[in-house]
Amino acid sequence: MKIGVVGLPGCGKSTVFGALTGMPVETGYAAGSGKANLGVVKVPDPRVDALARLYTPKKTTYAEVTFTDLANPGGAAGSADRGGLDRATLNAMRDVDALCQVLRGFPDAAGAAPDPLGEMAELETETILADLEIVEQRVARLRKDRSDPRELALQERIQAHLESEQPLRSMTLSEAEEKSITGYAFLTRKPLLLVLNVPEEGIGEAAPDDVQQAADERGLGLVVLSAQIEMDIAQMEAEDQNEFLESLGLEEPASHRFIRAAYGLLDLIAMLTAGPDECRAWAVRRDTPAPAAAGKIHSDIERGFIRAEVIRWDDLVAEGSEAKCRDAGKLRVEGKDYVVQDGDVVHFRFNV
Ligand SMILES: Nc1nc2c(ncn2[C@@H]2O[C@H](COP(=O)(O)OP(=O)(O)O)[C@@H](O)[C@H]2O)c(=O)[nH]1
Ligand SMILES: [Mg+2]
Repeated sequence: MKIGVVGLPGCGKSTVFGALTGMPVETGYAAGSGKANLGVVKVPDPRVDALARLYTPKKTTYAEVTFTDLANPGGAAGSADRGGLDRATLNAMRDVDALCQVLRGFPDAAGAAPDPLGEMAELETETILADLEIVEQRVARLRKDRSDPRELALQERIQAHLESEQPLRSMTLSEAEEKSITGYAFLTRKPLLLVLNVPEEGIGEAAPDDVQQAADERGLGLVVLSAQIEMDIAQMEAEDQNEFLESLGLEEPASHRFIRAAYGLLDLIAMLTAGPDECRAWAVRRDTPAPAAAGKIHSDIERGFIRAEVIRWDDLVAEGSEAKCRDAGKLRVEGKDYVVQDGDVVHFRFNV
């Protein structure tokens, strides 16, 4: 899964990126202009840990999330020169599975008060305009060559929706329509997670009502964190980390909360595989049938799918082995219509 971190210059994108990845980053308005940071985070999963204790496998592999800290648009943008998504940033945004907009919740270096709702509206407008540009070109082309009246009707509906200043997230599309537009990678159709970046004093507090309400109305996820301090924590040794979190009254680093929110937003669940070679978590969309889930591992397994042998992870840990689960009736044999559930340990049988 790839998540692009976006937002106005100075809102704290690079700092949030540092907090999520634990990687050292340059912060400040001018820092990293024109260059994006890329980082990979392992998704913490106690179920994988429990399976690894059982099998002591050669390899333990967690699901991964890739973060891109999308550079501020060209040049050294200062607070007087806000906004304006350039081409490169727009293209990078099209390339991710989900967007995370950072909203500045602290007074900036010049003392300007935070305006999270304004920032939210600004990015919304800019991404609506970017999508509109694409759909206008497509509509013009479809009108000219008259090749596909159904596609034209759909694109015109999309255009009307955007012209009414609504992101495409709020548009109802059939499964077939949804599929037919994936190639356009519309920015306002991508899942969006908001991060309100608050000052240290606001740590552990809920979001202000107006911000929470704006997120709820749009059906967006919202995570409140204090990026500066979370970045410092993320770069500490594990031991110091826990002590420091405790002293702040926090149960876990912000990256864990963020990843859970992102999983929820993208409707992802963990499918597990376990054995002496490897214990591993795979991120799959909820409601994925067994063969498609098998395809995450290898396309050959999807193609030659025969059946899935499924054990709940906690049954496997409690019984201690696959054989014991079989004897205890805790191993189920499932066919191609089975929908993989969060926490299923799956063993696929397939033809080669
Ligand atoms: N007080 C405070 N300052 C922050 C916080 N997060 C970022 N900053 C500062 O705000 C400035 C811009 O942050 P940066 O991450 O570079 O923003 P970007 O332009 O969106 O990448 C830097 O000087 C940061 O140190 C925060 O949580 N609290
Ligand atoms: Mg930056």
